[in-house]
Amino acid sequence: MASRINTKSCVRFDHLTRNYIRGFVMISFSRLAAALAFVPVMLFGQTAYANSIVNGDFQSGSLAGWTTYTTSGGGLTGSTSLDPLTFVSFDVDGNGSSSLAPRFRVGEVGSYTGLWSGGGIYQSFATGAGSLFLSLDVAAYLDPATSTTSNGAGGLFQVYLDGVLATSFDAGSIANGQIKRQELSFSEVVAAGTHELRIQMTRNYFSGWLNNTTTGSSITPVQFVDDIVVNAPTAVPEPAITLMMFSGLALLGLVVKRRA
Ligand SMILES: [Ca+2]
Repeated sequence: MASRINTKSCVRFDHLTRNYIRGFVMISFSRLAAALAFVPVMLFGQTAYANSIVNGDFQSGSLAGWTTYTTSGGGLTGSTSLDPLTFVSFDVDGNGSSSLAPRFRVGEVGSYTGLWSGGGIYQSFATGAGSLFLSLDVAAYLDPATSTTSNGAGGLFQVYLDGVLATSFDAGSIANGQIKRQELSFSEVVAAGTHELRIQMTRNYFSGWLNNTTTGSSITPVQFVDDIVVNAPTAVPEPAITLMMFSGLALLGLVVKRRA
């Protein structure tokens, strides 16, 4: 008798235990599936950033990656024989150490209209959606080796993102031997895609004749740019794909939970 009761109890206990274990496994699995559903969020919710600019430090000693342009009536150099666009070691940011940077000599060429003229460089780059941060160093210098007098204007530096003025620095009047430096930066929320960074430098005839033809007669300052960095979000998976992964895993979790 006691043996039969014990057998029934054992069978009943065994049945309950099996159900309990199965239920526990199912619930655990549904919890695991629910947890996995957050994996895409963890993977793609964190935006990755990288410098999107090629040859922004000009250590290549060239304008590789950049395209030059001139404004109407403007130039990037003076007389090409005296003032070629060249790369020199210069302390653009004023931290005490010099590195290669392009040396421009911008201004109005020939027309003498008084319009601020010159040119600049631009580069296109691709980003993901999000906030980008740009920084660069600029400097204007009136070299006593090529100048005997102070000058009206060191140059106006203007930074454009997708054709819209983002930040600028007007060096103002510059004395012989003087260096005027500025670090420029800005941040902007951008859509995923291709964007254009443009750095323009201008002066006018009345702040110094650009087209000097005799050594020593130049009274025009030179302009430097260096350490151009665009820290931008890298391209990320399409939101639709992320949403599909999220939905699929969430659905899996729901199905498992209902079975349990
Ligand atoms: Ca450099």
